[in-house]
Amino acid sequence: RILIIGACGQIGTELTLTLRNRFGADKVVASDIREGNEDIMGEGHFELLDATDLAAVEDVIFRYKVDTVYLMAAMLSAIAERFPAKAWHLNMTSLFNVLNLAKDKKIKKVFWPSSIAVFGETTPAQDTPQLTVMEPSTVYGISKQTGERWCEYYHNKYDVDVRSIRYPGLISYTTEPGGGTTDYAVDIYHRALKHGQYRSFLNKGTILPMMYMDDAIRATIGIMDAPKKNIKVRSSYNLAGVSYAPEDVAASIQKVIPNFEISYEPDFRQAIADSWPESIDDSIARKDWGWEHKFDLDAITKIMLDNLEERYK
Ligand code: VAH
Repeated sequence: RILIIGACGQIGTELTLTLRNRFGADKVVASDIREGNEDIMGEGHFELLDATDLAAVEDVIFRYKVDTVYLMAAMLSAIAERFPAKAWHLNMTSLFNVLNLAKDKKIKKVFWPSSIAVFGETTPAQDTPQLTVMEPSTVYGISKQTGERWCEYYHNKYDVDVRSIRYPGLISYTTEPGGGTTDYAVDIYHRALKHGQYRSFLNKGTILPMMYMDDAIRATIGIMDAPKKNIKVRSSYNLAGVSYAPEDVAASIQKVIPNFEISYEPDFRQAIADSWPESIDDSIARKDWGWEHKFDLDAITKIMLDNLEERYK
């Protein structure tokens, strides 16, 4: 069976639903520190699980005969700056728990999400290469960079089959974003429908790499489906979708809601965003396992507004 740890988060929710559809509900076990939405809790296996508790993780793996783990639990960039020690503990202990279970051959395959947050101010900001200077300045980015080093170490030293993707900011309408710096790119659609205006916590001109959730889920399953020999990068693969700034999203929304207005009130998250690249070179992922993105900004805007307008009628 497949176990998703962090199944109620922004990625975990859609990943769980996609995996249940693909393999059948009985083959997928969703788990999280708290219960999820009705989609997650409605059908299939669910376990309350603290990802930092090795014995608890091992017990779920044993009881459900799990051989593949998607470890999606983490504290994201904005919240992690407020609780550094807790973020480090959650992000790293959960990873060691799963890597050690794989090292002990109790599970066969691991997916672990990294992020463009591993890059810092000294990283080339345009078309950031797969291999480049990485001096992250956030707790979250440091934990993701360290996690990548450990994934590569466990693969090289213990032949652990762990695979990883550096996600850009992700946009979806099914779950609230979970305390990240790119959350503005989701909130803006909710506010556009509810209030016809949005006060952005990131400034005009703050270009960031983004991706629609369906692209991210397809990439996640794509890298896990790829033959082991094709996965040549065992730290984490760059992945790119579309890069844009808050004013680009506003312009895209105004094509549908003409009198939508945006204003700018940068907060502490501006410094986090300024330390990240503007665009990512994902040619290695395209070469190694056939990745290509599908959704551009106007397509994302259409999907978001079409699927959210019900909620704000
Ligand atoms: C965050 N959404 O903002 C996450 C992601 C690249 C951004 O890692 O922290």
